[in-house]
Amino acid sequence: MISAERIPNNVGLSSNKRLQRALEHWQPKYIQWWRDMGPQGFQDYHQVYVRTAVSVDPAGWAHFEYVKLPEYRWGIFLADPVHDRRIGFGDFLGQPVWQEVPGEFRNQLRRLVVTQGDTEPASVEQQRWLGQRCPSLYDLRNLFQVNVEEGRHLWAMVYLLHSYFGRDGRDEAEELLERQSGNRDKPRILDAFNEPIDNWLDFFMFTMFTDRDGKSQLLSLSESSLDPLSRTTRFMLTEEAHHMFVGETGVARILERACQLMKRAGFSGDVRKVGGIDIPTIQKFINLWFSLSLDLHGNEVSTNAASYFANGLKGRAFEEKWDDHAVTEAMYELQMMREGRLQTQHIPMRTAMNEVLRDWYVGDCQAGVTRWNKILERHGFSDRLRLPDRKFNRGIGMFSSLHFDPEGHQLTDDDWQRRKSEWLPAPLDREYLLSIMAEPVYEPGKFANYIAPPQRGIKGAAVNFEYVRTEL
Ligand code: BYC
Repeated sequence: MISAERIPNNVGLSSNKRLQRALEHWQPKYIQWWRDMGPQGFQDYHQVYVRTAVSVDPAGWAHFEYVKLPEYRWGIFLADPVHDRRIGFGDFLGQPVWQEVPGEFRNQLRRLVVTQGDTEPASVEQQRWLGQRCPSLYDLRNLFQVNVEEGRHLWAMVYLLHSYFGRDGRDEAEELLERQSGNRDKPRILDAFNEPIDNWLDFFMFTMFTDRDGKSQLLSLSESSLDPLSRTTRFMLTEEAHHMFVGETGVARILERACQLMKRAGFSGDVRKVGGIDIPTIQKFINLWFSLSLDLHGNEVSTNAASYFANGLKGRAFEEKWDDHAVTEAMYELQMMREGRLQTQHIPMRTAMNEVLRDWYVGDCQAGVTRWNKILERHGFSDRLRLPDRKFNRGIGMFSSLHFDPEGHQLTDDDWQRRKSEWLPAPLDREYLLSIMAEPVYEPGKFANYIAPPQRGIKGAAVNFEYVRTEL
């Protein structure tokens, strides 16, 4: 019998027999998946100082304690309802939001929930070996915090599938545990979630750039007319902020350390010789994860996106900041390839909604890169990190069949093949990173040579706190 105490929630689980029965069936499969595909080597003998969502009260929504990972209390939370909430965009603008799924939008909504849900376990799978190469206990704890919360986000989507999509929803919930990141026969739905993450630079870039796509998409889903979807995703955003913090500060600490080592090695010294991660390598990983995450916003011109907007299923980030919420007449200026040349075209904004969200995303990423550059500036270095052009290394959308350099200049196939390892991680770069990460650092307060300690610990605890402890 599933116990509601083991599943913190504000969805009335103890009085909802139907949901309880559905979860009773699903939960053991989830736990088995977590053991098989979650953090490898950290299931039974380690206790991790993690936060657990226990309510949606902004003043105290989380509880911090040592937990064995498979015993984490994955909960189900909806942000508080907004009184008399109305549909904020599209063809049904101004009507009351929906508490149930309208039949005509069932397939589209299910597809959105499944796509969102699929990314969550995928990221845990991608990151499952990183604990064995961690730079410190502080970072190990952050990795596991991100992992358990992605697990909770899967629960959030499974709650919606079980509660609002009947039998199909139950089947989809099972399949979310059956697809696997990188599996040739049953891959995860979106491409970036099939990429391996085998070193900590990948992990920090992923949490900086790919989790930020999570923010983009959750912001747009939190505008949804389906109120339970809106409320679920609104609360997920609370946890997402820490994931991006982990990514941004992780890269910042690697940069800080690179600057310290560069000074020690002599200004122009090769920082790899003293065990650091050099700026050109950091730039290559920015190029990779930014371009993969741009792809996650879909095609520039999309009838799916237009129809999600028209039907009120998926809005824009911060929809209230826009003046026009119907968007029936507005046009969007898009750079398109026409007869081999880039040309500006005006297309109906509804069909450009993926691009509109991508604009928001690029701005948010740029702010992070600007903060990283302040570190280089503070240390007196003239190098700067930058986001590559949007056309660079795209796998989805109208630029995916062409090649561009990071400045956006078009390249021939041959030039691209010849030069891509200047801009994207090459096998030798990965080999180098694995070589400096081969030995995990499990001693409290100690940090691997390539990364600076954080400025402060977690939730007021010291930097040298034992964030992960072994149970004998
Ligand atoms: N990879 O009309 P289009 C997160 C497909 S991350 C593979 O542009 P649409 C997290 C597309 O499915 C956020 N296929 O598509 C982060 C379609 O297929 P069909 C996750 C792709 O629907 C870190 C076709 O191309 N949430 O939370 O407008 C850790 C036509 O494309 C891709 C969501 O994604 C791709 N990248 O846009 C943990 C929100 N892109 O119809 C978690 C829900 C497109 O030809 N999803 N295709 O079979 C969506 O809103 C939309 O599905 C997308 C795609 C924005 C992703």
